[in-house]
Amino acid sequence: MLDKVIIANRGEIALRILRACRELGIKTVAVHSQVDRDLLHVRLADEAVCIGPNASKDSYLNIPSLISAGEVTDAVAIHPGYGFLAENADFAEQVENSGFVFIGPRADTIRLMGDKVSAIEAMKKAGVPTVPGSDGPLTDDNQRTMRIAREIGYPVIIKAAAGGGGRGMRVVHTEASLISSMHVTQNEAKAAFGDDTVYLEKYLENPRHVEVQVLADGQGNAIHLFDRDCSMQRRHQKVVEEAPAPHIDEAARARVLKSCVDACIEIGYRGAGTFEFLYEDGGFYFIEMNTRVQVEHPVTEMVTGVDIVKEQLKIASGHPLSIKQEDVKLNGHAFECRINAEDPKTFLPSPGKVNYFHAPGGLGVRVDSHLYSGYTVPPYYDSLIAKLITHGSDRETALTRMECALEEMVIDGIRTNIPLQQEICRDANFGKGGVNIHYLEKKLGL
Ligand code: MV4
Repeated sequence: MLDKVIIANRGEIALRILRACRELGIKTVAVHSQVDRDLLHVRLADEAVCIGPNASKDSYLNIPSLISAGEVTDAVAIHPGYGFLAENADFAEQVENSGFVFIGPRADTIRLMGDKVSAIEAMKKAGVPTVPGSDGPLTDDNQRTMRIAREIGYPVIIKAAAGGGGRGMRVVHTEASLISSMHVTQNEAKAAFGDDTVYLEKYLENPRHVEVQVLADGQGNAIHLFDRDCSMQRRHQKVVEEAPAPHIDEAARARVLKSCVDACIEIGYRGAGTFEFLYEDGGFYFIEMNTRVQVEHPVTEMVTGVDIVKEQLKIASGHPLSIKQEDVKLNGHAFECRINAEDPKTFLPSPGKVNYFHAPGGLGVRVDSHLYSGYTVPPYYDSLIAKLITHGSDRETALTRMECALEEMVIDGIRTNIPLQQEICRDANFGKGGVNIHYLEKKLGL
């Protein structure tokens, strides 16, 4: 097993990684910005190193600082968590070139998935269902671009190859605006990513966002941990997630799950990963792959009993996967509500001192949070302060538990989106299950 791990992140996920390390007997090094010295995981870690000033670019994104912290503490591996450098192929490469284990896929896999055109190509080749599209980048042959769009049928969507997560895309409804929309997307992509490569897909108008969790050891073994529905989102920020995705065609599900496992083996995937799909009219369409542990991984843990972060650490230690596909059984249903330090109406960040924190509890209730009474939420980072996760033998039980747990939770001193989460949990359509990606924004009147 790895001897000592640098936790290159902050907040709830840093604490989540620390707990997994503890269970496996792995020593921990917390690295933190100046303002973050009082984070819960910093206090709990075996060692702590201040890696720089508060701005992310000076601390959590500062590659030389992180690698130096690894060197001075004799750590053997670096866990990037999510966000920050988690999907930065150059970081993964530098970590490995400096003699540390990067807890994640190989750098070339991260690079392959970072370029959405090469990701789609690799997945299509491996038999994963994709969105009808341009099969590669658009060229400066406008006649060709117009022919492709006409064959696919409008509306289409133009996306930046270097984009993802909702950045750098544009929906096109008619041929008259196709080429100008392509140019605008190219210019935006060039400015944002330094790469103006764009591609085209059929625009699916009312899909759900369903994703598949996988684990692979890079030694020829891979399994899936079923699926999650993350359709309840606002401006590409997920708000509520659940596992498994409700009301999915079982034949389509079985096929897509198998295709993800096959693809992991085909590309030699290592670590935890997520295949993102759009789901519409009973069909799955691959859009992107995430090469990190995700915020919403706990809902999958609750319904499978698999500790995803511990599995990441075991895989990084060189162990072959110990879980067999036939041993992964779905047990009940789970929800996760993301609790953010933000105004529930305006969504503006609401940092500040938490005078009092009370975490809900009881059967089937899990709280992943770094909050404690007296903690000050700094203004410099993401506003996620807690993840409230509930599990039950069926969807209704898990949802009722969520409503009760939200009612019980107390975060005093700052504004949070708990009222919004309560409203979502009481929503009749959410109660039925299977709302699409536009549902929340429409409900909020955006
Ligand atoms: C799409 C789409 C419809 N059709 N692609 C947005 C985030 C990025 N991961 C891909 N996204 C979308 N791609 C096709 N061909 C609609 C979206 C989309 C979306 C997807 C998942 C979750 C939320 C979303 C919100 C708006 C648009």
